Amino acid sequence: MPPATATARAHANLALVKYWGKRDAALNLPATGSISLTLEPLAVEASVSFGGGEADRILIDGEPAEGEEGERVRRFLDLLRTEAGRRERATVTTRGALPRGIGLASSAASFAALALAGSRAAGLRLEPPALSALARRGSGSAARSIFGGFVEWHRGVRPDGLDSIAEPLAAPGHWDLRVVAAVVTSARKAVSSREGMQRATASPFYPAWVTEVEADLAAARAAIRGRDLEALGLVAEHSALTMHAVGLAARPPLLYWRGPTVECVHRVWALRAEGTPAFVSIDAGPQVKVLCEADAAPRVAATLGEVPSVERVLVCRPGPGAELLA
Ligand code: 2P0
Repeated sequence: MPPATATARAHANLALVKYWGKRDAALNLPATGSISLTLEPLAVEASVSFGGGEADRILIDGEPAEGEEGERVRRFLDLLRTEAGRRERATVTTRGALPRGIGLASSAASFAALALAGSRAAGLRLEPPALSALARRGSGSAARSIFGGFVEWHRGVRPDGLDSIAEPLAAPGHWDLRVVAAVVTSARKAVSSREGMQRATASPFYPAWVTEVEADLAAARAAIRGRDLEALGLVAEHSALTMHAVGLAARPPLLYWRGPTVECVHRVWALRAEGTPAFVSIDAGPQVKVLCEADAAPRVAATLGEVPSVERVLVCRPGPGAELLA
């Protein structure tokens, strides 16, 4: 008998070359490839068990899941049931070390952990590429969190998305970088990344974004291979700022930044002007993430911590891929 219960842990990731827009919304197929770094300690643990009960029970951080958040997990369970040929309802619990819905990639960690735990609990034994494709169906960026360290998620060309999977570029130990994250506000964002991407795709600047990404991907791959922080940082900063520029030009406009977001960016640029290599990235939220060498992390953290209204500063390091715990 296949196990009916499984527990897995996966980590969030920071996109160094961003995923922003889809070629197929139903299958979560991206319009472009992307490259990320999986982050310790931003982990989510998920337990899934099939059998018993008349309806799916979903608890997220101890609370019954509501609204769209619960629906996304329910749709993912339906997908698992279809793949595994099972009909039983499931009990799902997820617990994260990070706040949700604020732009710290909690959905990437959650759906990567759910893909691993859910597939095992359903009796499927998927290899990492198939797990990545499954996690992608829950949340695009989750495809990357199946793997540790530096990861590339391929756009793929197939309409069925079977070639749109992530693969590791370099293990966590390849390069001991730090990502210092400044939490500017832990209020939930008003526009989800899913909706934000839709808006951005209709921006007049969107075609320019798509054209730029190939060169950014090539530059990021080379910089990771050569452990060239200046090259990687400049690409990552460019990718993030261009992603937000696309949103600004959309109708209605999209702006995830708050005042302290802008202040953090200027402080990081000032640090750089003083000789500390540090580069900003911003996702679908107001938080600022800064890429730097390990020995610069305390200075970067102190600088961000001084910005008025920054709530907390987290120092992250390269993290592992999704792991089965039980
Ligand atoms: C990324 N983001 O590459 C980009 C950059 C946010 C900004 O992937 O609709 O939760 O589930 O595929 O993966 C966040 O979007 O979106 C994201 P869906 P997802 O990390």
